[in-house]
Amino acid sequence: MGPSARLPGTAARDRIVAHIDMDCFYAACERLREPALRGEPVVVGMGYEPGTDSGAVATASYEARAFGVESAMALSEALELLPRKVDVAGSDHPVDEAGFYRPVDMPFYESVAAEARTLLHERAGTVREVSIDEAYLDVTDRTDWEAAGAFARDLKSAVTDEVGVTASVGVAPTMSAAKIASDHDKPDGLVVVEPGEVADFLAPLDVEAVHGVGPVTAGELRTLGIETAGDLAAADPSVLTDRFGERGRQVHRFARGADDRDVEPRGRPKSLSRESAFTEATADPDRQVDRLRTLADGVAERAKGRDVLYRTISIKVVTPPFDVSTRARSLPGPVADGELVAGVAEELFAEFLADPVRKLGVRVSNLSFADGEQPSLAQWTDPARDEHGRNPTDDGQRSLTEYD
Ligand code: TTP
Ligand code: MG
Repeated sequence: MGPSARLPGTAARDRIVAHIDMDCFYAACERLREPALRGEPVVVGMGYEPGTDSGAVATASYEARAFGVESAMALSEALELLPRKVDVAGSDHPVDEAGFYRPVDMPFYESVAAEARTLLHERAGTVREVSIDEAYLDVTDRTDWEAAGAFARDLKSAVTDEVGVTASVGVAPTMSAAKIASDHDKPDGLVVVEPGEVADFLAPLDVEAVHGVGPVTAGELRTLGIETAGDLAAADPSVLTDRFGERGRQVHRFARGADDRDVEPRGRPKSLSRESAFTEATADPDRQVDRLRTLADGVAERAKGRDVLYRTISIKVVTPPFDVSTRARSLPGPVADGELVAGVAEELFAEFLADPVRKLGVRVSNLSFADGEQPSLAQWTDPARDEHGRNPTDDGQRSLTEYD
């Protein structure tokens, strides 16, 4: 059905939305500059130093995932599932049961992502970048439903030829269905869900696939006998609103394929953050500080890759059962200094040290961008700040609500 051929009674805004997500992105970038890694199990570690077992898995190639390695896993655990190539040379391990481990290199990944972004903007009028390797495109004015499959195939080839990594693409009349479609046949996937097919496409999927349904909500829905998106679509909306409020109504709509959000371009980020949960709450100060430093390094690297300076550093600490505390400190002027992020994070964490901790997060905010206006000198001589450059009103007791 072409965009002009609208059935009577269907929404006036007949959109064609594409969602694109690169496959095992950091690992794909590593393969780009090291072709010997192609077809091999590759693990990219955040906070990983070659030869050690420190850090956590940022991503793993699909060959490494076959060994059970996955994002956010401790690197030491990944090494148990998939030994390092170099460790097994000359040992009894067959060499094909070992993998390559590489540390995160954000500036390089950002440069690859920037190439991909340029290409996406050439091929779609409206692009909403969601993360380093993921975006929504409104391609309503570039194709129609008959040609949508060919359009998406072409987009994928362009990414492979011009950027050198593979991507999965989903095309659908709504953002939420497009996202689910791009994830449906990963890696190198291409799934088109035409208008009128959305409800049937969603119905057999696990309820957790529905936008807005996280693991906790999914668990509660299952206790109500709602296992699939189809069950959710068929559920009595008043039962859902009684139990989940307005959100119940929303996930019910999403499960039925109703999603009237427009693809809107994103402004600049207000902050950059990373967080990570321990498998079990830990009171071990070494593990806590180690994780905090890994997160701080990750955030600083991300900022460096984006040419961003920051002025506020904050941490988030989740203690059992689910108590969330945040602490922040502002510096006298914008900086890009990973060691400083780690140092400040550690100082802010001192009051929690050796408490049982479930989850940690590090954030930088008050960002300035290299291409934007420079910070004024006044910020350096702000009388509201003491000689250490600390803002007495920002004494670490204030809680930041915009943490995600
Ligand atoms: P994802 O798109 O979630 O993962 P991916 O591209 O590696 O794999 P997939 O084929 O399933 O899309 O995230 C993009 C990048 O973000 C990923 O390559 C590494 C980074 N990342 C982390 O650093 N930590 C994480 O926990 C996750 C999920 C991703
Ligand atoms: Mg991806």
